[in-house]
Amino acid sequence: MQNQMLRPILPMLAVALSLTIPSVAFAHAFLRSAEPAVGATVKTAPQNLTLNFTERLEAEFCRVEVTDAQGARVDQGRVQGDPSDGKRLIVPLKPLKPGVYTVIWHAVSVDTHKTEGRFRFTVAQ
Ligand SMILES: [Cu+2]
Repeated sequence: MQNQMLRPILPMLAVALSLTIPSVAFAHAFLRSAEPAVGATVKTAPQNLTLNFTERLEAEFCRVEVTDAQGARVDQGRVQGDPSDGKRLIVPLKPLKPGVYTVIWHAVSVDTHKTEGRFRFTVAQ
């Protein structure tokens, strides 16, 4: 008797489980905002690049490259996690001249999923 009562519940459980899987898979770290902002033109050369993500990160496994228009690296030192915000990376920069800069980021979220992306910002004359 108990088995017969359980039977209708099992398909419902399967549906419920399948619905939860996409939400887990989507818990990747995507770029929420940046400073300088994606595509922005700034008047003052920033000393750091700040990247804000949608999920908490394993900062020691994240990599960020910042290059000038000639392809030379302008990031310096290690990418730093923000102790007060697990979703934030801070990238120290060399002194930037006016020009277009490309940021390529590789993020690893706390669920070990990897994401990556790139964008540009400009330091005005
Ligand atoms: Cu994920």
